[in-house]
Amino acid sequence: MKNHTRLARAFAAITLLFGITLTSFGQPIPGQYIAVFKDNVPDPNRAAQELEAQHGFNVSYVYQNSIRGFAFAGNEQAAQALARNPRIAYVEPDQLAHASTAAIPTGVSRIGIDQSVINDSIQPLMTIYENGRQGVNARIAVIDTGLQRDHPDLNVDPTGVRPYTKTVKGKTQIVFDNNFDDDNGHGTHVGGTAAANGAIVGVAPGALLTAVKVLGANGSGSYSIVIAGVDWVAGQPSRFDVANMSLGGGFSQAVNDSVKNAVAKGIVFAVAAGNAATDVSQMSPASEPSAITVSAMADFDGQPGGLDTIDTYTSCKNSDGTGGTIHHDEEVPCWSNFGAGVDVCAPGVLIYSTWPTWLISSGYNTISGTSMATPHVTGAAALYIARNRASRTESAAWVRQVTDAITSSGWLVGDYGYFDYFKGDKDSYREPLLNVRLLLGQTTRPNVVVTISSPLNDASFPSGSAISFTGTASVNGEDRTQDLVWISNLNGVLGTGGTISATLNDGTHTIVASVPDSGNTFGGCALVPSSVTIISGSASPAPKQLFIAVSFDKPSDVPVYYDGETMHSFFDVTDELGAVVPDAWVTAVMKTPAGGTLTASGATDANGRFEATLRMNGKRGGGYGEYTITGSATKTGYLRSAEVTRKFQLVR
Ligand SMILES: [Ca+2]
Ligand SMILES: [Ca+2]
Ligand SMILES: [Ca+2]
Repeated sequence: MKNHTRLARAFAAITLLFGITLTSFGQPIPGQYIAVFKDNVPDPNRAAQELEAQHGFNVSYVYQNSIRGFAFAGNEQAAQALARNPRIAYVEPDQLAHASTAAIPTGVSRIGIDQSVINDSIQPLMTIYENGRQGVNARIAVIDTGLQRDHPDLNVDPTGVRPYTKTVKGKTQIVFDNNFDDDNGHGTHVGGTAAANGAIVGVAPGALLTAVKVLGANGSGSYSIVIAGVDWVAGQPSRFDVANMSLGGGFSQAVNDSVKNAVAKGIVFAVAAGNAATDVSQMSPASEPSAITVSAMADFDGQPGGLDTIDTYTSCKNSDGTGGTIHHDEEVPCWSNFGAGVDVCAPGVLIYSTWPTWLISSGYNTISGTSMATPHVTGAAALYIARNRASRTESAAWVRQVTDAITSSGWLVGDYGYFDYFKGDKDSYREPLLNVRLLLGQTTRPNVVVTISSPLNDASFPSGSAISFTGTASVNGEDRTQDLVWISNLNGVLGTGGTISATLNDGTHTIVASVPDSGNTFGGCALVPSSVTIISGSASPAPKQLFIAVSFDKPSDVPVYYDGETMHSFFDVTDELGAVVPDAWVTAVMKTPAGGTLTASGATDANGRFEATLRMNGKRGGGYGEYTITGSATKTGYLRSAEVTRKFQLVR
């Protein structure tokens, strides 16, 4: 019975290894396997050695305590043969392991990363580094205050550097050493947002971080040192994919040029816009066009959509600690720099990330700044590069490609637009909001069509009247009319559905109809809206619009008349609701083939129609060929109609 059970287990194991694809649940590492001995095998070490010689694979580790077996590298045939060996209970493929309990900080979540994005889009970008750590296959230079090299969440390259000034024989020189430990915390925080892979996950979990420590314990340094750090990175374009510069100061051509030249070698530079509430054109490296310049927004819940009830963050206080600005979810903070030089926005308020354990024993801290927004973009660039590494070239064109991918996949402008945009932009340049979910192709922009058929734009209604709203909606071709949400900027939500009725406060309302992304398929926000402006309570009604159409007593597009016939032309005038407009004044102008002009004018009748006739005679009149007839209409209290032109022919 016991033997029978073992045998069954062995068959089950073989099925698991060779019969079932594991890709939907885990990721096998090709050529790596784990073998477990049967209970009756006495010495795992010796047995592993014997099997290694027998089957021709490489035993990499023998397990003796938790399980009794070994890990080995070999081909599938060897693994299959081993699975049939009587001493072996089962063999299974080695797999990529990841911490499924890792917390996703709000900023990482707000840019579209959830566990499914990690599993489906980010895990496949991972590699095993030489130090045994698993992480996204991209290399990031963190030009900052250094990194904690042994922070449990960070994959830190031990060969990072610190450029610093030193006096040698009376001469001050910039030299480099390996003492890049972070005695401030800023750099370790930045590194965690870009690439933590432990108790928390960054945007590109486990990507290799290299410290370029150019700022001291107080978070300050000199541009000469900063440029030395950029110079060191620029000299290794095959080593670094992305550089993060969450630092800056006043404008410096040398700083900008150093970044520009590093970019020209194919290294993406994500740089902070700065926290001076000013235009980035005053700042370096934020003003360098070839860098990706990052502004900040506040997100407190990791979700799109403004939750106005969350207002826990006050900044821009007076020097005595009083006053300040309370920031709501989804708002641009008072301190973020802005301007045409900003490429993309990312969460930068109350960001939770790694911190040197010798400064805070937990190893984590929550801080704010465009410095915290920037590494979200750095991580996004790392993901894009890991995914598209085959097309990487050491050129500015490659950096442009990465930059374009990041900006073109961002959440778009418009408070009610695609994917709710952030609020409170300080300028008219509406930079996109980083969206890694779309960048990685985990979702696509939905094709959303919303139409409002009534009321028409600029319609006005008597005070207190019930107004009917009708529209349609589709998302990727699927009818979603019943999900339409109608919102007035003055009255709030009016109702849901294809047709609703509501009574509005007096005033000029902007009515928006949109489809909620209730399944969170596209990011959780209202999808492409349509809007109209209407007036309730006609204290000063907006002028209505006249429309005019021309027709003839003959039906064809360009009717043909003969000498002696009477041409009848009809001018029909309507308003924007399609109702006929009597007593509108119509002016009709006819141009003849001979170059003459004939004019007729008059008021529309009770049916909104004005008729102009002409007895045709080509010899005595305007000649033979093409006549054009143009009409327009006016009426007091209405906007003049557009001119409309039709043609007819006169033949002998
Ligand atoms: Ca730029
Ligand atoms: Ca939010
Ligand atoms: Ca802006």
